[in-house]
Amino acid sequence: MDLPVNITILGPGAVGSLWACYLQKAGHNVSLWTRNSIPSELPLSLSAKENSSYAFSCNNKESLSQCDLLFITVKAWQVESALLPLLPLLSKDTILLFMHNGMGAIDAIKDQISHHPILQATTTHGALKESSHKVKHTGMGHTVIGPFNSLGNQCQFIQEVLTHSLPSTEWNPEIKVALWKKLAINCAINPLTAIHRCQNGGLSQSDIHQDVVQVCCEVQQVLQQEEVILSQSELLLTVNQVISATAENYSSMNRDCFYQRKTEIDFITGFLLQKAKQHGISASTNQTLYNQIKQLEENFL
Ligand code: KPL
Repeated sequence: MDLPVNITILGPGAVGSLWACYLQKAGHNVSLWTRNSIPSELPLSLSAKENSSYAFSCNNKESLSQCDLLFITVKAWQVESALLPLLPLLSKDTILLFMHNGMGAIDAIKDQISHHPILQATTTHGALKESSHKVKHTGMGHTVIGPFNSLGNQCQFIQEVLTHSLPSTEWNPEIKVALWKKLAINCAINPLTAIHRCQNGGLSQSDIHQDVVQVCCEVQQVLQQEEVILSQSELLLTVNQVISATAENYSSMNRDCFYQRKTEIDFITGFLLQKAKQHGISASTNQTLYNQIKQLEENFL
């Protein structure tokens, strides 16, 4: 086995807990950091093919200061408030790995973290937190990881750490392209499933699907300006494939609205709208969906 890596997972929600279990199972030293910052021990059980249990130390400052990798799995809108208070406790060599839906969260804090190697990743593994101590691996997926800065470029070995723990993971030096493609899918699926209160499969109904097509058309124009090569028909095909492969699932934004939690809209459709504006592209369907989600949030936040 490769040398064990000291890893702290910041934000052990569904995805963070899933990685925590698989990384520890692979022999790495994994600890967790949670919102309340109170030192504790946290058992997590992983239901996949077999049930297995893992114990983690939680909010341990010594583990944090010694971690080689800080794996940040909080939602995009929590990145700044969760990470900035921890920076004084980290070694300058600690690698920061971000994995969340949406884009733009790192840009907002990049000057404060630019001395660290920074990596970004996106995954299609399915995870469900069944209770505070139980995570279910609901679907095998694929992970793409790549550098955000030049220091991150020297950390390709993290791809091996991830792929040996939870296959498969690929290193992509053009990680922005992978993130844009994931953002395009999220723009098409997440707001509409939240507004129509439906599972992902509900978007194939013809009246709603018209909006999916319109969103993809606007997103593709932005992608083109961002030099992401993906035709309109390829984008629509990919979105339709995700809709049918996850037909029974509720999107994360649907769940956030259902449970009356803040959504990731600012980092998904909001990010797209910012870029559309910069490029002088009209994105009225995305704007309408953005406004509708903001309105929903206003009613419960
Ligand atoms: O990433 C997702 C999400 O729900 O946030 C999709 C791909 C839409 C799957 O539900």
